[in-house]
Amino acid sequence: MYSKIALSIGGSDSGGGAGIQADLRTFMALKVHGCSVITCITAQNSIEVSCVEAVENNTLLSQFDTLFSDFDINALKTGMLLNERIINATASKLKTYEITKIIDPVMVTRTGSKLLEDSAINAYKKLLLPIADLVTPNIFEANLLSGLNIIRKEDIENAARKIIGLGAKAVLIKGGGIKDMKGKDFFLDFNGRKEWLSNNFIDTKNTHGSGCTLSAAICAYKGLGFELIDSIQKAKLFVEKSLENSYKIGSGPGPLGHN
Ligand code: PXL
Repeated sequence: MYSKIALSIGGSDSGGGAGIQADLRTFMALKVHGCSVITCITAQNSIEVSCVEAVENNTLLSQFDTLFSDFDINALKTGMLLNERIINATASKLKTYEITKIIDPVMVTRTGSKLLEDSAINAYKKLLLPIADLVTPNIFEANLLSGLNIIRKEDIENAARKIIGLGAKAVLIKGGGIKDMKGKDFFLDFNGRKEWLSNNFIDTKNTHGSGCTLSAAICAYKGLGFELIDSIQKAKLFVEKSLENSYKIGSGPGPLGHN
């Protein structure tokens, strides 16, 4: 039943709504075996991230080596990478694996907590975008990666071109951060294929981990053998359903219901 394996590389969310925990829930819901490389540990609930600790290089690299020496991993995704050292170490491993790599350039939470040091943005551009099969920034992350200030729909298309110019094979910019663009994402690949993808907008405050869930679902569907664009469309539908099933567990935004 579980014949395919997906890998999530990212941070632990003690609240269970985002990060590694959201990714593993997504993999399980989509019937893909999920592995993880934990880059850092966060202490968080629905309102704050109170503490972050990075994993040492040796522990980080051993997780990669131990997994890849035994398992045939079909696709991987990255999430929270925290700092330049973790990006360097992760990129040095990723460039040796010939499998689909989805880079979710996680930088801040919706509640404004920083998940990436400022000095690490250049490392993303230099080391991870050139080996990405797909990058999935939100508007804020697309601004930082492209150097543009996205305000309108046309700006999103221009930012996507810049990100492809940095070496990514494809990019999906999530429009959710702009008024009137909720549920609308822009896809562009290095062959010039471009597409606006829309879903029903689910009006809920319980959106914690929706970005992680989207990139993990794309990774799972790629691992199952679907084409990239089909994986994205299916993943968007999965996020839509999971938002419909989202729930509240603390006083802030709750997690998605992955089923
Ligand atoms: O949603 C991005 C994200 C990724 N990884 C971890 C997180 C979050 C958001 O809160 O906590 C660990």
